[in-house]
Formats: sequence, C-alpha cells, structure tokens
Amino acid sequence: MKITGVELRTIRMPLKTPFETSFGVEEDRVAVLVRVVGTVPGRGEHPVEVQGWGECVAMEMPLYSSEYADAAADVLRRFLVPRLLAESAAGRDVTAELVEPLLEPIIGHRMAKAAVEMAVLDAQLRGSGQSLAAFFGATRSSVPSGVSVGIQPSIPALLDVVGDYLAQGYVRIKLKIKPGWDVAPVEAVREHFGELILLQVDANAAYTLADARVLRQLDAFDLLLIEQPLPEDDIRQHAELAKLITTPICLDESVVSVRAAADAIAMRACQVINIKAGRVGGYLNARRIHDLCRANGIPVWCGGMLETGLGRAANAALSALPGFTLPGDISASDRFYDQDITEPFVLDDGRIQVPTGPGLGVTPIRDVLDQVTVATEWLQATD
Ligand code: NPQ
Ligand code: MG
Repeated sequence: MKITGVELRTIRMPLKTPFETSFGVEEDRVAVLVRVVGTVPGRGEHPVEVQGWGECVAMEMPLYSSEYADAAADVLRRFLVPRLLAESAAGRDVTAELVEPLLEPIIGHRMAKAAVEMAVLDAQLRGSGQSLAAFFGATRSSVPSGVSVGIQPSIPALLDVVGDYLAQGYVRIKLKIKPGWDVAPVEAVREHFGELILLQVDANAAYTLADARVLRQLDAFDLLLIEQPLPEDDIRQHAELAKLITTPICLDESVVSVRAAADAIAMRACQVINIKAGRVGGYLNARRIHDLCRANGIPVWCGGMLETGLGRAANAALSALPGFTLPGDISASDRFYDQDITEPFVLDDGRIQVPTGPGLGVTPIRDVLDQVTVATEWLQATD
C-alpha cells in the first residue's frame, strides 16, 4: 500500500474492577491506537483508499515490561512512523511483511512496532478482502476462552470470583500469584472446584530460584503450568527451576523474539510458551513462534494484555492456528470493560468466535472511541 498518513490516538478505558498482579493494581487501561490511512491499486485506474487499525499493548507504566504508553507514542511519532512515511514518499510499496525490516535499525520498542505492523496488515487485508484468520492459515472458527483472575483481597472473595467465571462458561482459570498469595489460593480453588477444572498460575516474574521450595508445593495441585515464575532475563534459571518442580514452566515475559523462543526451547527453560504479538514485535513474529513451537512439540497459547476489541480480534484469529492447543487469555470484552470500542466479543459456550470479515473484521464505534480518547495526532509526510 501507499501510506497517506498515520493517526496516533491515546485512549483510557476504565476497568470494571481493579486488576491486581504481582507488579501492581491497574484501574484503567491506557493504550495507544494506530490508524494507517493509504491507498491500494484498484481494479480500474483509480487507487482505492484503505485504512487499518493497530493496538499497542504497552501499559501506562513500565511494570510488565520496559515499554509504556507515552514512550510508545513518542517512538512511534519520532522514529517509527516517519520511516514508513519516507518509504511511501519514495514511491515504494509498504506491506506488513516489510514493516519489521524497515524498523529494524530502531532497537527494542517491540510493542510499538507491533502496533504499526498490525495497522498495515489490517489495511492491506481489508484492501484484498481477506480475513486475518485466513491470512494466518487458521483452522478453527472459534477458540476456547480462558480467564485471568487477579489477586483478591481474601480466599472467600477469590472463590466467589472464580465461581462466577466458571458459571459464565470460561473453560480455564488462571490465578495471578505472588509471594504470600500462592499455595493457599491454589489449594482453596482446587479444593472448592475439584480436580476437573483446568487451572494454571501466573507469577509475572515475582520469584527467584531461592523460592523453589514454595513453588514445589504447587506440584500437588495438577496445574497445567506455571507462567513466568522468574525475571524476564533469567532464561537459564528457568531451566534450573524446571529440574526442581514437576509443574510445566511456561514463559511469557522472557520470550521477546523468535530467537528468545528458540533459545528457551533449546535450553529446556520451558515446556510451554505464551504467545503475545506485542511482546514479540508483531503478529508475523507471533506466527513464526507458533510454527517453531509446533515443529518442536511445544504447546502454545495466546496471552492477553487487556486488549480492546481490536487486539482481541487479532488474538482470536491467531489462536485459531493449530498449534494453539491450550486455551488462551482471550476472554469476552465484558471480562474487563463495560463498553468496548468495537462490537463486544461475547462468550458462546465457553468460546470466542473468530471474526470472518476482511482484516481484523471489527472496527471501532466512532462515538465510543471518541469518548475514551485522551489525545490524537495526525502524522504525514512533509516535503
Ligand atoms: C500476563 N495479562 O499474562 C498479563 C499481564 C498484564 C491477562 O493476565 C493493564 C494492561 C494491566 C495490561 C496487567 C493477563 C495489565 C496488563 C497484567 C497486562 O502476564
Ligand atoms: Mg503472563
């Protein structure tokens, strides 16, 4: 496509209830949206205008990873978008496949890069009429839906929340854990809901190898996996921990690229991988990690970053690939939001429908989007 301009839009969406993890409590979701506007060759002599949406999953504060929303907006504005605009101004076609190589000189900022690539991919698929799921090579029309349960003020409160999600139909429960909120909540949930529910935990890097004794106590509860027990750059120590516990280790934060995924597999640092497109620089790398894991017999599942309907649509499409053999953190929109910026994703018999329309298959609802917007800027080539 030829890019005419790019809109950056920062939004702030209130969460239905605060979401507590080992790194803090979030009350709002701040996100940067990228809207790419351009043209593709039409059937006749006139080019056809297209637009595409991307969502940057960086949080308001750098608590999950080093990226954060204002930094993402800054690097997009000053370094990433100008490179795409310059490429287009030079008369060269910009495709989603070219975004990563074009942005490669800029180090890091994977979530910001992923948002640009997502917007270009959405625009190009809308132009050709293909759905994101078809583009990925999806093999399913709906995906099983899991839910991530924040740290609660008490065990009875936790049992209430988990019971409510199970009643809604969620097929897998993930408990957020941290030192002091680990063995007891897991034991209580197993005791109360039985052996049959699919249960896993996520530490968001809150432990060290010295905590192996506590983590080994979780072995008694038949968990599907323990996600990211140790810090992001501790891949080797995850391999050490794997020798000390029987619960399968799943990496999230540590897997920042296709190379990191290959390293973690080769070092036996994980038996499962959580794939998040933002964390690995985009949906094309997410698909590459899926392929790598599938070839190596490593089950994968799709993580969640409290996405709006835009990111949720893309995650649903990605999760419809055959290697996603575990339920992902793709919940219904109303898990986090009273009002989503797109038509809401709903739970249907414990599953989320994969959109079938061109590109993402969903578009923001103008009025709702405007209500949550806190800043907008338009970037275009200057000559
Ligand atoms: C995870 N997500 O898998 C995360 C991290 C996370 C669904 O558990 C605001 C925005 C708050 C993004 C809290 C889930 C967040 C966030 C946690 C992402 O590790
Ligand atoms: Mg995680």
